[in-house]
Amino acid sequence: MTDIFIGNQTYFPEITRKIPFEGIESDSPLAFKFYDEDKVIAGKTMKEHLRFSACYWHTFCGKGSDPFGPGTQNYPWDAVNDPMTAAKHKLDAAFEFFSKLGVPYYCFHDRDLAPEGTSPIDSENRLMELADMARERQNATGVRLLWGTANLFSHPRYMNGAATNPDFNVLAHAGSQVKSALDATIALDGENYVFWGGREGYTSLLNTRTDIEIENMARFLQAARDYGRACGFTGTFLIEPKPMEPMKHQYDFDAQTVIGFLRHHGLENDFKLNIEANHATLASHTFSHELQMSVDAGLLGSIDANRGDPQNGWDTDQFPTDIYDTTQAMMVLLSAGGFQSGGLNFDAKLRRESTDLEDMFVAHIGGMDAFARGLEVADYLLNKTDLKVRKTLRYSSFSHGKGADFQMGKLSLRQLFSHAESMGELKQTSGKQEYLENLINQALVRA
Ligand code: XLS
Ligand code: NI
Ligand code: NI
Repeated sequence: MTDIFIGNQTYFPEITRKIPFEGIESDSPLAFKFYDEDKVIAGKTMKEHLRFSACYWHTFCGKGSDPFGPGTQNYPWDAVNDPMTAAKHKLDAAFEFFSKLGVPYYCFHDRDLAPEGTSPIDSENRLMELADMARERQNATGVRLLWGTANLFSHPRYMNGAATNPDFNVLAHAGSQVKSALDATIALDGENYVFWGGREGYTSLLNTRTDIEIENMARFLQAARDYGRACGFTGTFLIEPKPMEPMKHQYDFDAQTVIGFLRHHGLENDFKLNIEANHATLASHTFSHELQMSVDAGLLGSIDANRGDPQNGWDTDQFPTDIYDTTQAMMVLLSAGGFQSGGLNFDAKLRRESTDLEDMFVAHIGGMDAFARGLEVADYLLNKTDLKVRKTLRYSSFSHGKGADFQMGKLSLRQLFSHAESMGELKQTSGKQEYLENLINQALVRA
């Protein structure tokens, strides 16, 4: 790699070239089978449609610990004692990984990039030192920042919440962190800035004033918006809904909850949603449901791509592999005209038992292939089958006559009564769900 890298060291020596596209006949675990970045689908390349991003936290910081045992990953970039030096090695490893994998974007939390200092200003200086180095590596590799965010959930001071903490002093601390993280995001030309309210919720109503906490959260977001805009941030602010974990009740439960909150507090022009597949599962929704709710509100911003485990209730953050699921997600996205500033960020981690460095590549390749294939199948379904037409026809009674009048707010309940009275018993109309499900299976093979 280029000599801006600090140690002249390669962290992934076994990966000697950028991961190539080899197609479905290839048996190489280190080649794409479906993701051909220059292939054009519906007028755009796969690279432009999918806007893949690798996340810094799971990929370079997570070591595989769980509540029953420590980490199992021994990363070469952690093999130095001084945390700032380790952070610089990690940065080099990260950019080597992004370039060799061929993802155009990455995402980070402030604390992923640089360790916390002894005070807000010390932490900010450390973060900006790493951001300067990241800037050089962005310029050298062409990899860009999809979004930055602040980790407002790991430090023990945030155990009762950050923007929703009952103690104003903790809220102020969170504000200082968001200010610095926004500065870093702006310095790196980040296209979005994310808020995931990890501890913005509560465990017991016996000690909680939810009214105060939710109002404070709105004021906090308004202050962040105002600061970002005043500093020239033109990107999108994103809220990432999640119903629970770590808190029992989280305020950003799901897409519809967040949409209502944003509109109620006048934040809908600056904020959109970052939808994570596994969080949808935790909210008892499908991934595509959460995407569709966001699209309907004009507020779909970005996606955290992963999957959960249908047999348990945790945020397992596995890599997405289910093409049936990615197809349905891509249908929603394509129908909405695709991403604007968002992208597909792999908020996903290796299993604790997957300990070869190569596994990081294999996992991302699988996720990228799953979405690339989903894109092809979704495009086929939307353009080469009658699925779209059937959906339109299903609602055709609203496109003319009394149905259209109703939609324009011109019919009273009495008029609905007279209309019903004039009609006699109605003919049944099949929903055709099984026919449509069969179309998906056919497309999975044909597209
Ligand atoms: C955790 C969230 C987190 C956000 C960024 O469940 O998914 O990783 O994406 O803070
Ligand atoms: Ni996420
Ligand atoms: Ni998550």
